Amino acid sequence: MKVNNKRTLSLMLGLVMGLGATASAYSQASLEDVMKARGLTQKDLLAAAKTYTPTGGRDEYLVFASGGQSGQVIVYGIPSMRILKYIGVFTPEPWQGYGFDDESKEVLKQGRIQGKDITWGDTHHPAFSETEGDYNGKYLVINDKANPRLAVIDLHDFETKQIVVNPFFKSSHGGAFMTPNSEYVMEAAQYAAPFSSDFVPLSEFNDKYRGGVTYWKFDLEKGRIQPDQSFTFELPPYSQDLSDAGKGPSYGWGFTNSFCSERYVGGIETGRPPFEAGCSQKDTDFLHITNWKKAAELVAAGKVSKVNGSYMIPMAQAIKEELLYLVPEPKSPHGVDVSPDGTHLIVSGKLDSHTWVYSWEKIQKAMAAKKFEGKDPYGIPIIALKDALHTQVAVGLGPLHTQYDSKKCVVYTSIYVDSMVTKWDYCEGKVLDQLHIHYNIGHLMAMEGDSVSPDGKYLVSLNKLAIDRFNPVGPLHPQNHQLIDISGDKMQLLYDMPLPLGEPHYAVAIKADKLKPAVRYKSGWNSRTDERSPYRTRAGREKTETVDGVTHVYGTVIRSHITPEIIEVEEGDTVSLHFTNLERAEDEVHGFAIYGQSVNLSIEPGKTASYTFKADKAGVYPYYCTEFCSALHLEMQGYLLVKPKGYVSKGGAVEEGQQYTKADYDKQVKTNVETQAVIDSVVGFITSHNFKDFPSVVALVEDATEQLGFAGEAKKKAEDYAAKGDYQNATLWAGQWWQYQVKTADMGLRAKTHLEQNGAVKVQAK
Ligand code: K7E
Ligand code: CUA
Repeated sequence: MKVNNKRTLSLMLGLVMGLGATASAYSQASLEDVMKARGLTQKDLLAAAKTYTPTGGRDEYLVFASGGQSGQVIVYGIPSMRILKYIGVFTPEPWQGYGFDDESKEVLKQGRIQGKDITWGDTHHPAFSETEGDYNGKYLVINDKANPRLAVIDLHDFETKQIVVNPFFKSSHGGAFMTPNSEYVMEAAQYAAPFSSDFVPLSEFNDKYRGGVTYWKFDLEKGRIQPDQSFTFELPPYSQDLSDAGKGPSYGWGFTNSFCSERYVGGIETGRPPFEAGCSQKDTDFLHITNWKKAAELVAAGKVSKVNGSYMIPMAQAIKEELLYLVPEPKSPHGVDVSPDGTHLIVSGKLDSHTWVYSWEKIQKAMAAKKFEGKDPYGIPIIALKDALHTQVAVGLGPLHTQYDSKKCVVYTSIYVDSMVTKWDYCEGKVLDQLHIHYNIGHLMAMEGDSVSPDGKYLVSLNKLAIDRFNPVGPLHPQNHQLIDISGDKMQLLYDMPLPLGEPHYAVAIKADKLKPAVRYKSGWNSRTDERSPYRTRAGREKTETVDGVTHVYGTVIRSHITPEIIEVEEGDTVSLHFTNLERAEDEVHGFAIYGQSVNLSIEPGKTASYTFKADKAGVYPYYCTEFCSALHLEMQGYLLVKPKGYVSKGGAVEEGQQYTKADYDKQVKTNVETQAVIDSVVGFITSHNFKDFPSVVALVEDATEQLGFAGEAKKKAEDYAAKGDYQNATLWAGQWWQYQVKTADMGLRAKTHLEQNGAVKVQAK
């Protein structure tokens, strides 16, 4: 330990004297040499220059991508394509403690299906909360296709706060899509099924199986879905697919695709033709148009009944109230995308090489004139194609999804079969450019592309296959997100990003400066409910208390100790540990893990996290902090002692490993005095510069000052013991005093380096 002390100190002195700031040894090779050696072209270099982000640089946009089968959300930057975070949503994620601490277990519990824990999700479509059709940077909602659920992520801390389960569906794909003021989140069913959880034979498919679209009420103030104010349209058992909410002139309406409007049920094992054959017979499927605004008024007026405890609008009522219409759409469609101005809709059929552009004005006229070509088997009026269509454009084989550019009339459509992106003009109905991608693009995504004011600039192609794009890593390949520059007339492919997590379905990108994430929580915060935790513990108030047979440990964590360090319980006790992180410093997270328990807590500054378990076996259980939080991180440890029932202590204090003398004490004090000189010199440097112009330095200085305060407290204890001649405790407290000094110096040096590297200037000493 003493050796360690010296080394750390000399390192610090070195830094203070500028020895650590060695000149970077740049490679002498010229750009041409590197290009030649790596076989790079001018075009490659241009692409690199457009994406390369030097150390410390930030991205212009942040992408929130579906993590597919991982049940998570992936956050990365554009143009750098650097991954910043995986957010645990439907799946436990230990780094974030998600699904391991009591607080987040409560969130996952909300997602139980018929009482069963579901510990994964098939995330497809993320959507930002909106204000007047623009992303407001507050919340993100994403669906789970496998189990019809939606999750709400708060962008203040990038944590999942809520999961809701659809009361009717057995799968859901057409979500999440936000209405322009976040009034509702659309979630459409996918595979038709009975609305009840009962068994219903397939012979009753047409009568008892149903599709639907749920409008989940969203409270933008609270950032939570309100199930009791949400409602669902009962729809025919066509496989509803993607949705989009109207805006501008189409505000108040929602649009939902469907495939397999043949209502075909397979049965390949009994010799029946498979689903794929029966579901692709007709030349057209149906676009469903629903009026959520009027429906919400009916709900408010008490005219909608509840089924399964939730508002449900039966088809007959929707038809009677003129809330529901159908329009033919191209065979086996996938995406439906409303134009930013809300005047047009673009639908692509996977089995048609055209995209179909619909005019909302025409559709509205047909509705007003009650001009229909007929009704479907459920009595829903069908608007004739010719009364809705603006134009059809041949864009390539297997068109799927469309994104809108910032330039008027310009759109990009993903072409699955031909593996390309087609840029085209939907006003004029002509193709402008095509770009091959690798391989089999699904969705594509432009910057703020779902808003009323798309930014254009970049497009990401979310590909279904990677095949040969990366070094082989076994039969399961990474996914491929390809970045495309769309700022010019010609699209330019810039970057391939492998993502080893799950199928990329959809993603949304927001201007990074719209996000204002927190650095720390308010002290003692339950981050999942966003309320002060009842287990909040302040420094010096740590305690153990048994309530209703549960032993509650109110603990704290701060560099570099866990309080308490010894926890004693009896075999069979239920133990509930609560730790509050007392840090205020940015990025000073502590973890908590314990032998023989499946737990890792992530306790960010200010957070209170809990872990409740049964200590069912007597024994010794070491615990420790799982984040390398400081030089003394390894010492951030403790013991849970589970005593056998009826255990009687034989007495005796904790054994001392090492005995200390006055000489040891004096030596430690000498070290501390030297360290204080280092601190003083750093403080002198900082205060003689304009450090107040650097917010991150101000935060570091605050943290350093706090640590120095703790050092003062420890110093006092050491001196008191020394005065009494107790050199054992005096030396140990002097060591603790030094630990706080080291943390102070660590912060101070970081601040000094930042000032040096960012052009701080000397100011006149006051
Ligand atoms: Cu993969 Cu929108 Cu679910 Cu299309 S979805 S490709
Ligand atoms: Cu806290 Cu390591």
